[in-house]
Amino acid sequence: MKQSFLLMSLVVLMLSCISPGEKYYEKHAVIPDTASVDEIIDIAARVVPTPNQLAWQQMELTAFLHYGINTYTDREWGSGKELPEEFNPTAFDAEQIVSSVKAGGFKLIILTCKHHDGFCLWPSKYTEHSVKNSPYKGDVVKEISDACRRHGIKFGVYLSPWDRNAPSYGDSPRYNEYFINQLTELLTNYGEVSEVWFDGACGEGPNGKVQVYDWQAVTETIHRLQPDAVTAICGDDIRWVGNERGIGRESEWNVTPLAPKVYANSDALRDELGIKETSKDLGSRELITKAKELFWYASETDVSIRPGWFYHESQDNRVRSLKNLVDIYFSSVGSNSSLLLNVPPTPEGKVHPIDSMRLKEFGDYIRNAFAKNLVVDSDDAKCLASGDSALYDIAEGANVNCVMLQEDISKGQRVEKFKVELLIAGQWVCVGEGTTIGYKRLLRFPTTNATKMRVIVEESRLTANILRVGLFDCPVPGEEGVSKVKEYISSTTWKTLDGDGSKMFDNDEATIWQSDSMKPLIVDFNQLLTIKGFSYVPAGEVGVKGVVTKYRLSVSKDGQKWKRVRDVAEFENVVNNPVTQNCRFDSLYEVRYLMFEPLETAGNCGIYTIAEFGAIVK
Ligand code: FUL
Repeated sequence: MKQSFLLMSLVVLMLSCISPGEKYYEKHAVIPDTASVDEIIDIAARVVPTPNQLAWQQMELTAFLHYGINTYTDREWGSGKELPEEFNPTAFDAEQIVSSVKAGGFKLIILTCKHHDGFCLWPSKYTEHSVKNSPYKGDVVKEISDACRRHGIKFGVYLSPWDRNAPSYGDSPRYNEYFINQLTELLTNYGEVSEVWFDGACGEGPNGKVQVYDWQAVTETIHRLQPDAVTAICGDDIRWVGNERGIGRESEWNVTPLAPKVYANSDALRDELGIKETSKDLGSRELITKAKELFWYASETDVSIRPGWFYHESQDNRVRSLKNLVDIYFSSVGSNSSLLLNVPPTPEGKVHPIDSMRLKEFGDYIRNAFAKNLVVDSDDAKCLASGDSALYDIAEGANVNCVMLQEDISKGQRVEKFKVELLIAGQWVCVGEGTTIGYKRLLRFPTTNATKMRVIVEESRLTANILRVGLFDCPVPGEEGVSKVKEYISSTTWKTLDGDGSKMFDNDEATIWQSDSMKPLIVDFNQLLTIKGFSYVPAGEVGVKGVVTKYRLSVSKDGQKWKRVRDVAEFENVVNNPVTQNCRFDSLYEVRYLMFEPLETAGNCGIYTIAEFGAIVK
């Protein structure tokens, strides 16, 4: 008996590639000053997730519900001056919302309980700016969390730290108390909360209010009230992937020297390495060998099913296509990240039928595409050192076009370079290669018929633990459903009064015009145009300089007499989500000239950029 137990323990140890007493660092490791490069790599390979972080990453699919005052005012960032009466769902239906999301295969739903405008979707004791003073007297947080539980979906809360309504915002101790009181309500009255999402956005600008948060107290509150919850973004379990377009990195490391913002020494650690959430490299050998501390800090890819985070009727024809959603799945879940897909409820209080249909298509696609793993013994775990390979049989006669690789991340993330080959008509052919694997890596290739698969770990930090592999025959999803029609027009006959503006009127959003100062831009339409509004298309990449965040706009018939139609107006959330900004006026204007005055840009860099400038005429 004793002997067979010993034998079994030995087999388990051999299978899991660890020897007794193997050292691991849960969530965090400090690198000793004296550590050699090899020692640092050794430590990095042994940083592992907490059980909460691991369970979160295994869920893969999370949905966001952006719902609030903005749903009723057609905005992305409310000012905080809205009236609670404006929140007026006519047929709020938590059951419909949650079941639509569930059909998409999502395991957790995060609700924007309070967005930047400060309006609370629950009747908070601490403010009058909430549902309790709206025509809808109910409690949206309760309705959604109850529906989640009925459907076996986990529930998470988004509570915006930046608050444009709370009078105490900027008076740090007072606001911290308010913030923790609200957090306590959310974590006490709505059952289990699995993820707490603290948005890092703040549009206060250089002269705005400055709030110093008490993150330590916030973290303690979460650990005390919801010990199984993970905290995201301004939290220390999950980091922002760095864009709002659904794109993960080619090399996505869970182990990174990027210190969570909530740690007191975070800025010092980040500045020393010159890294932030948007940096391309957050985990290479080169980077980590300069690090003093390492964190298990996996990424989450947040993206909306529509251009905006909140519902706008004008975007009903811009819902992402199935093909686009599937591409996003591959570049998030398939790139060692987790997908957080936003589905914004309508003013009625439901998921729009188009979004709901797309969610169902997406859920069906993923369920069907990955239903049949064509690798024989795909769950046989393997231990592969650098240069080792593993051989697998493929089900006879199978067509394949997608490979899946998974590391056992409970023992760290280790693979740095890999290759996958298939035996096709007696020849080994490489069908995919890459750097990181992590929790999951998916690669697509043209459909083929093969008999064997070889996975080669070319470089690894210590021995890699390959947990599972797969080959699938994924259908090619149709492009249907998304409109490419632009809301604005632009014309190469338009001019700027100063210099060459052709790049902003060439109908090509890839070409970018750049000013040399903050001087206003005067556009000459060369004829009288009746306009309803204008469009500003920012350079599409996060991080391109000169994105305009605040502006003033005037129009004129003759270039002499100007009428101001927008003053100190804001492009809401344009830095993180640089999609086309369509600004509609309250009335029509017949004009020849338009003056666009940039008042503030991201990073205040003294210049501004425009990918495309258009007029809305219908
Ligand atoms: C951003 C916010 O400013 C957006 O409004 C949205 O909530 C998105 C998920 O995060 O930073």
